[in-house]
Amino acid sequence: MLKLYSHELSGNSYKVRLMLSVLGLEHEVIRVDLMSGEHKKPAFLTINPFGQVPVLVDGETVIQDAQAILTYLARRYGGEDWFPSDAIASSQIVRWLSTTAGEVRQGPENARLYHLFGVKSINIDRATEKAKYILTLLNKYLETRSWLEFERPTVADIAVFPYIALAADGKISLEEYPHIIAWIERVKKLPGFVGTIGIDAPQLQPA
Ligand SMILES: N[C@@H](CCC(=O)N[C@@H](CS)C(=O)NCC(=O)O)C(=O)O
Repeated sequence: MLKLYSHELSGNSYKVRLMLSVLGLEHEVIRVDLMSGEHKKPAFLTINPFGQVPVLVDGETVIQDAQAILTYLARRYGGEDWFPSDAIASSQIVRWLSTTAGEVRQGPENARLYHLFGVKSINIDRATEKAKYILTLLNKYLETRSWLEFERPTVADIAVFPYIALAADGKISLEEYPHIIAWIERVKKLPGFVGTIGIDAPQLQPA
């Protein structure tokens, strides 16, 4: 069975849980205690020398980094729809994977680290400014689109979603970004969607 090393407050771990769940892939979650520093101890460093979650283990294969794991799962288990192999189409998706590791991390993810986890080495003014920049851009982009690429859900949406939807943890309101709010609601309606601490799954209406 697939094994996911993760922590319940880690947005990068949540990205992978969400992907596993929408693909309907059974998996075992192994909790890594980030608060006690388990991720920097030798046992975990043999699995990921970077000392970070998430890590996916699939048989003999060990994959570190949320974006790398998403592309692996999509290609291995999800098929062309989630991560197309065509040269142009895959570059369009990778552009969003870079955006999530770049602008989204520098903005809403860092603001969340500052406010929720007390990482005071982060420059919160800069993180807030970066968050507003990417949120404004994304809101405008989504004005004419339902999904980030190809008018269907792909790994791009799964990768970008968590830290945007968790923006409130970094004291960043999404009120001014109605197209982002609509996209978040669309992602939440994906079959197999799972929430996390700070992101509720929609309540199922009784039949
Ligand atoms: N590039 C990695 C970053 C992963 C990451 O930042 N993980 C955080 C939790 S969300 C972590 O393990 N932080 C502990 C540390 O960096 O010491 C990815 O996208 O998976």
